Amino acid sequence: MKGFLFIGLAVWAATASAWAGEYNLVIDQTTVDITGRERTAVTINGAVPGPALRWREGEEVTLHVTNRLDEPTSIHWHGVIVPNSMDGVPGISFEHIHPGGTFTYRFTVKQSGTYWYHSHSGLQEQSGMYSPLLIDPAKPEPFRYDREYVVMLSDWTDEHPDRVLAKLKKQSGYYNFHKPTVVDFFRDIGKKGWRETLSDRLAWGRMRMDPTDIADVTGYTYTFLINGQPPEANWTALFKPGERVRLRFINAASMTYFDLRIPGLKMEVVQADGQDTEPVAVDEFRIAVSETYDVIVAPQEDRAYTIFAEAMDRSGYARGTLAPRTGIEAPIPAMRPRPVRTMADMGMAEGAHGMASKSPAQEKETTMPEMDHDGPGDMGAMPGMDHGAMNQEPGHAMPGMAESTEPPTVMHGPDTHGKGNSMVAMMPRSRLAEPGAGLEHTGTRVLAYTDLRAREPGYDRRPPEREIELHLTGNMDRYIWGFNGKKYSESEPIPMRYGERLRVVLVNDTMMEHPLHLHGMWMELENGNGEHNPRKFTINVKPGERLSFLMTADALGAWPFHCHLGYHMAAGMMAHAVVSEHGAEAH
Ligand SMILES: [Cu+2]
Repeated sequence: MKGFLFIGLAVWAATASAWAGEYNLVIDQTTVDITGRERTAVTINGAVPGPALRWREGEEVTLHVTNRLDEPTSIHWHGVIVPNSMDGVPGISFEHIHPGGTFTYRFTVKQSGTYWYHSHSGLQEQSGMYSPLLIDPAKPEPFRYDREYVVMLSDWTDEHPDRVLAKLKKQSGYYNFHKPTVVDFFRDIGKKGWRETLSDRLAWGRMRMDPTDIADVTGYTYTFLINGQPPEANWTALFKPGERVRLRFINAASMTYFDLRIPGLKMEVVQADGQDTEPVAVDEFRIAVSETYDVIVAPQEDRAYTIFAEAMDRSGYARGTLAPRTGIEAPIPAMRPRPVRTMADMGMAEGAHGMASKSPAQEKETTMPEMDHDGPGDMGAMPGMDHGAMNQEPGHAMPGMAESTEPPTVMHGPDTHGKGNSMVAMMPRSRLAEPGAGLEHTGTRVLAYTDLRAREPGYDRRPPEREIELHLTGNMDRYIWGFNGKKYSESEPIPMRYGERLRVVLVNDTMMEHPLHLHGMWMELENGNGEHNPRKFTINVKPGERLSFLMTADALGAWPFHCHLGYHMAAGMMAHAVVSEHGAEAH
């Protein structure tokens, strides 16, 4: 009887995978000209980005990837749930693809939506090795559109990524020239007085940061691209007035967050990270590195509209056009002021030093006289930040210390995470309802994470059995990034038991945003929507933020969990979960 049932299932499986596609991908070096100078890119099938793959939910895909480089390579299917050996991470899920070798990936596609694929070896992704990946659903989608386009955003540098990383290691502020100026200093004294201005400057100096540090790598070296085209090339998508146009936004940048708007058009967000969400109409959204958003726009007029993707630090933009015919364009908006880091970004109660309301620094050649940077290097020395004296138990809530948000502000524990970390967020709090730095006062409707509500309830309704807390840490001066003060090479695997339901709490002790990506399993962001919490493959964690996600450890094997900023990952911000039948008992 058992045997009979087994055969029955096997026959059914064979029928279900009637869709079977075979794909050939070749990784090579190709000469490209993006900025007017010839450079060598690492390419998939000879182009940046590589070819868009289009699969069907239920299809068994076979992908032969041939490596024509003289170094190892790999391809990771970003956001796609695959068996562990098909995940494509060297040293974790397989060895790698040898120079001259071919590796064949084969798996059945169990989801639909907008994704992408890229190298997980060295800094190859930064050199151009990324492509869109679209999966058509087995069932009709709950929204309607007349045509669709992929809008893949990225950042290109003519410098070799190894050199960029070397410069960051030597001087983390290398690409960031917006240090507060002497003019700012005296203006602040006029506004706030000597004492407060000096203590602000000293505090920022000790953190090896300044309030205008928004991005590590900027438009000084980057050209921002849409589908591989710089702003002047004006990538254009055609429409007929009255049509509904689906735009599949993918942020394939190495380091750049983009603020996306199409002046004159509302954008209806219908998917985030490939997952159906309750539609929400917005004027703008921020897309973190490696996220995807699908939006529908309905241009009525017979005119061009600019697709404007401003880099979060306002050091440049990517730009394209939606137009009823080729050769026409719409005005390009002026870039807005550069955001300024605030006390909230330091994990402090806002307004403590009045820095939250500081106006953007002006661009001047003159810089602040060097402050004493040789003082105590950790935040323990900051005025008012002696956490030893605050005598707080970890996880102890401090109601009333910040505006009441859900979940409540939780004081940082006594662990300062050692040498690999230069500050802690004393009062990290939920920032899910905030659109993000620089988008607070646009006067328009900007998407926030709390707007994301899954169309279908999650499949696992069990409450978490266990909680894991991870702190995002860094030492900006040494350009080391990690979790709990440890870079990847020093970290222990995170054990999980197969089938276990978990809550993962993330606390960002740094002053940068980090887009955290989990391989192999979904993260259900706890954004207040209960069973309809959205599931994501990348969760952006704001500076000084504490947030959590639920997950089911439903995939055996070792799975990376890392920051998707290329140079943060290279500098150590990576960990890996190991899902086994035994979980933590095995260790
Ligand atoms: Cu990061």
